[in-house]
Amino acid sequence: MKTAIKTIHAREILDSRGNPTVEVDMVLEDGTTARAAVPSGASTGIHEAVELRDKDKNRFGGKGVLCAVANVNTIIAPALAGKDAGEQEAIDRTMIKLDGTPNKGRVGANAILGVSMAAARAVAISRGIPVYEYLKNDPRYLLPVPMMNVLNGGVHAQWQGADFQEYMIAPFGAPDFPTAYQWGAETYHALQAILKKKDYPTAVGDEGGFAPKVASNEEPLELITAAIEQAGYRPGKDIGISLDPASSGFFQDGKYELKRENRKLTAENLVAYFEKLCATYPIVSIEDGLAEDDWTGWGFLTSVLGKKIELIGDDLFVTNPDLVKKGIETGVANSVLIKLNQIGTVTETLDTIALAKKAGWGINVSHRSGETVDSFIADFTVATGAGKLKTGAPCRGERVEKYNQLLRIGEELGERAIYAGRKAFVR
Ligand code: 2PG
Ligand code: MG
Repeated sequence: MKTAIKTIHAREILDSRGNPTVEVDMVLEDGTTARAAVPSGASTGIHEAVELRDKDKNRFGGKGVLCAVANVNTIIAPALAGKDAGEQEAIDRTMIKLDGTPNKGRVGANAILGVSMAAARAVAISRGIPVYEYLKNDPRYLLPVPMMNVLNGGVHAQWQGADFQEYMIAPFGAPDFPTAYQWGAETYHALQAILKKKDYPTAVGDEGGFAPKVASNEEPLELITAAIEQAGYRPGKDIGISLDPASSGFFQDGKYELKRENRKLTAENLVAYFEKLCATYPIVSIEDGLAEDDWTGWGFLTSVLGKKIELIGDDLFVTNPDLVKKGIETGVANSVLIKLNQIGTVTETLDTIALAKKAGWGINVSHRSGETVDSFIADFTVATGAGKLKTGAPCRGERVEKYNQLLRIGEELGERAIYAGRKAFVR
């Protein structure tokens, strides 16, 4: 069998923040070699699958991943040797079984995901087709709206900037992906010029967006709207704005603590704040508006804004089909963020997407704040017809690599490529 697994070898590499992560090489019987690297979050949801780290304070402050690497090389590799990499589901289910815990806490989601992605890529290479073609489970070739995070705050800025973690621009009004990417980059540079004029530093945060010490969490919205106009586009028509406050990060003792504004809000107060922002700025989606376990607050948020904009659950759902099911059944949120490493296998990620699609929910594939140059998620987004990909600013190699891969995919598809545009948003 050409696509039988011959060898699997993992190693420890560094991610974009200088922290260790797992990289996996897979060799098939026919000589095909494929490589995959695993990303890593900073504002990690507490219900995510376990990212195994060594906790050996003598190496990388405890962040080494030699244990996960060893688990690939000594537990997963022997178990999968000779198995058909083309049986993605069987490969993934075998690893889930090998781990045996509900949250991949023994073998590690970082170990398992590296192998899962390497298997998909290896088979695509062996068959001489692109990864988006091999994993394709949507009738269209949909190129996503690039959700570009142009202003970073929260834990992605290493100093106290905005409390809200991400301010994204969504150039959904463009006729095609390359034009959307261009509009996004032009707006990014217009924002840089505006910040410079205001004497704000233009150093960037973890995801390539600027990270100034703004006066309030509202100010970035003003600056970004001005940048869209300065770049020559119409806010809300050509380019919308998307927020990821990542509210779990500032939720303490039942209150949402906005340090930048020196105030503590209840869920109701925060929802009222969002309502006001949505009435003033062209906001099309809010991700993690409330904290991961604040289901009551989330219910309220959905009742107030759920008909107007996309409400995306990230920490709330952690790409977990059971949690997404709970959201659908209880009418909480209307959209899901998709991160492969939150759940740990390609198969389970596809399951979560299928569930959300069936409910008519929005789908948003996402990078992590700690990334590598692996652009698997670009292909994955096209394969699943997700319609939106957030992978940072048009800045920093590990971010632009994903968007650049979409340019290559678009070129390859030619006339067959459809730009997802405004329709990618379910509200
Ligand atoms: C998020 C992500 C990615 P992190 O909160 O959506 O932007 O951040 O990878 O740090 O969890
Ligand atoms: Mg998020």
